[in-house]
Amino acid sequence: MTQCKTSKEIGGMGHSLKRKEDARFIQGKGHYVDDIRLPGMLYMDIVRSPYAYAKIKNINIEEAMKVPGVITVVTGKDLEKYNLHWMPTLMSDTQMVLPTDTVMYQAQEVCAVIATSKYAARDGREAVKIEYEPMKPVMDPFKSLDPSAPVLRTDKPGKTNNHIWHWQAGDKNKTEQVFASADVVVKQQMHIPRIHVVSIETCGCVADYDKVNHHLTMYMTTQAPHAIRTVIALVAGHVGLSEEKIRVVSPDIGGGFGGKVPVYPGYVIAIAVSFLVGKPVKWIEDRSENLQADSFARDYHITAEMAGTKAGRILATRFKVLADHGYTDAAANPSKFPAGMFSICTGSYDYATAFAEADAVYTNKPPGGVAYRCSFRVTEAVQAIERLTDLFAMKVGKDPADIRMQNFIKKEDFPWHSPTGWVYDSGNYQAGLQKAMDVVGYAALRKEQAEKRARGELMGIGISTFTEIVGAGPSKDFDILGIKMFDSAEIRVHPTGKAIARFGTKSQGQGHETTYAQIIAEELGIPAENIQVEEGDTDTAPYGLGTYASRSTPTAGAAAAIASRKLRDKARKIAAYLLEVSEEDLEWEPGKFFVKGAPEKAKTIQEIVFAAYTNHPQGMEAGFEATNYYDPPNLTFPSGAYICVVDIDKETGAIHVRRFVAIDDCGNIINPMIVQGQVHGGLTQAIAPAMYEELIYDEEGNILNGTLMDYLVPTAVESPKWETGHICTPSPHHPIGAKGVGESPTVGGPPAIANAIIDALSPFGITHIDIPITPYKVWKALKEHGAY
Ligand code: MCN
Repeated sequence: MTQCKTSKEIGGMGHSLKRKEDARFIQGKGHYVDDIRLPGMLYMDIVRSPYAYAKIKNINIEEAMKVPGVITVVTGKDLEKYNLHWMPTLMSDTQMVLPTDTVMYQAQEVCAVIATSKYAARDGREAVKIEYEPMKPVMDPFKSLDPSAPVLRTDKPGKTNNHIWHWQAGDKNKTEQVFASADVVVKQQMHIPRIHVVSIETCGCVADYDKVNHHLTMYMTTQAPHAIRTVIALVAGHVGLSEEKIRVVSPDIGGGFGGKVPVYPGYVIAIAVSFLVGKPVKWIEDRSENLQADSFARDYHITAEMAGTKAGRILATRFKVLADHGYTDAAANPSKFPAGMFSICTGSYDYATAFAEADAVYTNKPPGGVAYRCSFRVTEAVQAIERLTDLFAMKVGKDPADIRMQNFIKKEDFPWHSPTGWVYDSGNYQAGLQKAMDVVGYAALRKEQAEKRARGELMGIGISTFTEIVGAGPSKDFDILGIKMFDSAEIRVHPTGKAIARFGTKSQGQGHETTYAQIIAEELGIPAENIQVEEGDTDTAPYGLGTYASRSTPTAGAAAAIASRKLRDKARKIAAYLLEVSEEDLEWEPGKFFVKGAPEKAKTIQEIVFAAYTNHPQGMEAGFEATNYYDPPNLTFPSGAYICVVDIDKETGAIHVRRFVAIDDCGNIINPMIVQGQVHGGLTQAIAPAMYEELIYDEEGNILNGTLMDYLVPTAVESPKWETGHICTPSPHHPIGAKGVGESPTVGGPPAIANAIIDALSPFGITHIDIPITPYKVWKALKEHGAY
C-alpha cells in the first residue's frame, strides 16, 4: 500500500511553511526592476516643478543638451505631437503625462532628460532652465469649491469647478428622523491625514520597444500587470501599439501597499522615448521623488455623528466627508463601486440606520486617492466609527467594551444586511473582543488605570473592533476601466508530478509563492515544494486584476482551489480507469485515490499524473492542467478586535505604547506564520498615521516634510511587541473558507491607538485629537485643558 504524506508533510493549508521566496530575498538574489540591464539601454531623469501652480513660460534645454551623454530632452509639447501627453488613471480620471502649459502641483513632472548613463541624465536635469509664472495655488479643499477658486482642471471640457465626484449611501430621511428623536447624539470633526506608502523600493520601469517586431516589453513595478497593460494599450494605441503587442513584466517588488497600483507619468514617458529612439529606457525614481510626487492616500475631512439611547444602544450614524484628491483621482473613484468608500461605516454594529455622503475635490496637491493598505476607504470609515463609539460610550457613561458588546451584530445574525447595502458573510465579533480582553487582561488593566489616575498618572486603554470588506469582485459590482473584477489561476502538472501554477495577481511581499502552493498542495496532494508559483508576466499568466484590497486570497486563492479540484476530478477518472473500478467506488485522501474498503488498491497523484500523459482513458484529453477564472459571489468580511494600552508622560506628552493585542478573524488560515507577518507589518503601518506620519504643505503648496528626515516613518524601534491571535469564522462562500487579511491591521490599528491616547487624557475633559497624535499635540491639549 502506498503511504501518503500528511497535510503538514506536504506543506498543505494551515501550516507555517517557511516562505519559499525568502531563499532568494535573504541572499540578495531578488530580481527587481533596477536590476534589469539591457544592451544599449538609456537612462531617464525627470525635471520637476518647484511650484504648486504655475504657468510654464519657457523650457530652455540648450545647456542640458551640451551635457556629455545627454541624448534628448522630452517635453509635453513633444509628446503632444504623438498624442501621448494624456493618460487615464486606473479608475476613471485622466492626468497629464507632461504638462504643456501649466504645472498643477509641486514636484510634478515637467520634462524628461534622456542620457547614456543615469549620472549624465541627472546632470542634464540640473542644466534644464525653466521659466515659470507662479500662481496662487488651491491648497485648502474647503476653499476649492469657492466660486472665487480657480478651476484647476481646465483640460476637462465643460468643467466649471473643482468638484470630482459625489457619493452617498444609506437612507437620508430615516437617518435624520432617528437623529431628531434620539436621547444622545455625539458629533466629531476629524481629519484623516494625507500619508504616503513609502515602500522600500521606489517606482520605476524599463521600457523596451522593439522596432523590428513593433513590440513593447515593459518591465515595471506594478501590482496589477494585466490592468496596467490595458492602460498602456489605451495610451500607446495612439502610436499603433495595441494590447497584443505589449508585454508587461512585473519582477520582484519591494513593497507596494497600494502605491504601485496607479499609472505614473514616468512609465508613459519611458515608453514614448523608447518608441521614438528605438532603445530601451530605464527610469527609476529616487527616494525624494517617490515621497513628494507619487500618489497619496487618505486626506479625508469627516464630520461624524452617532445617535443612541441613554442605555447605550446605538441607533444611527451620519457621515459627511470631504476628500482632498489633489491634482487627480489616482486610483479609487468610489462611483465605480456599488456602495463606495464609506459604505462600511456601520462597522461591526447592528443598528439599521445610517447615511454617509462624500465629495471629492481637486486641489494643487499631488494626485491622491490611493487605497493605502485599505480597501475602498475602510480605514477612514473605521477610524470615524470607532472614535464615535468611544465618544458615545463616554457620553452615556459606559465602558467602551460594554458598548461594543451591547451593539455588535450577533453571530447568529449573519449574513448581515447593512443599511448601506453590503451583505456581511460571517463573523463572531463577541468572541473576538472577548478573546482580546482575556489576552490583555482587561479587568486588571482598568483597575490599574484607576489606581494610576488616583496618583495623577496617565494610562489609557483603547479598543477598536472593526469589520473589513475585501476581495473585489464580484464582477457585477466592480470593474477597472470596464474590465470586470475576477481573478485567475492556471495549474499545469508535468509528467514527473512537478507543477507550475500561474496567477493574475502579483505579490509585493505577501508570500504568494508559498501560500498559493499550499492551497494546491492541500487540494491535490502534490507537495508544496514541487509547485512553482509564478505571477507578473502578462505573456504567461492568465488575465487577472492584480494584488491590492486584500483580494488575492478571496479571488486567486479561490481560483487555485477550484482549478485544483477540476484536476482532482480528472484524477478520479484516471484512477478509476487504472484500478478498473467505477469512480463512485473511489475515495480521496490527500495525495491518492483508493478503492472503498480496500485501501491497498490505490493510485497516488504522481501515478495518476503520469498516466494522464501516458495511459489515460480513451476519449480523454491528454495532459494534466486546469484554469479557473474565479468571480466571487460576494466579498469576504474579515474582522478584528484590537486593544492598545498606552502610558503618557504628562510633562512632555510622550506616548509609550505598552501593549497591543490584535485578535483577527480571516477565516481559515493558509499559512499562520505569513498571516502573523502580515499583521505585524500592518500594525507598524497602523502606528504610522496614528502617531507619526502626515504630509504637510504650506499655503504656497510647498511640501514641508518631503524627505525621510522629517516625514516620520516608524521603524522596529517605535513598534511595541505585537501580541497577535485569531478566532476563525470561515467565509461560507469561499471555496476554502478563507478571507483576506493584508489590510486588517492598518484598518483596525489606528483607532485602537487613538482611543487609548484619548482614554488616557479623558480625565482632563479631552475628547478628541486628530491623528497623528504627537507628543506636542498631547502636551498642547493638556495645557489647553488646564493640566499645567
Ligand atoms: N493569507 C493566509 N490566510 C488567510 C488570508 C491570507 O495565509 N486567510 C495569506 C495569503 O495567502 C497571502 C497573505 O496572507 O500570502 C496576504 O493575503 P491577502 O489578505 O489575500 O492579501 P493580498 O495577498 O491580496 O495582499 C494585499 C494586501 C494589501 S491590500 C496591501 S496594500 C499589502 C498587503 O497585503 N501590501 C503589502 N501586505 C503587504 N505585505 C508586504 N510585505 N508588502 C506589501 O506591499
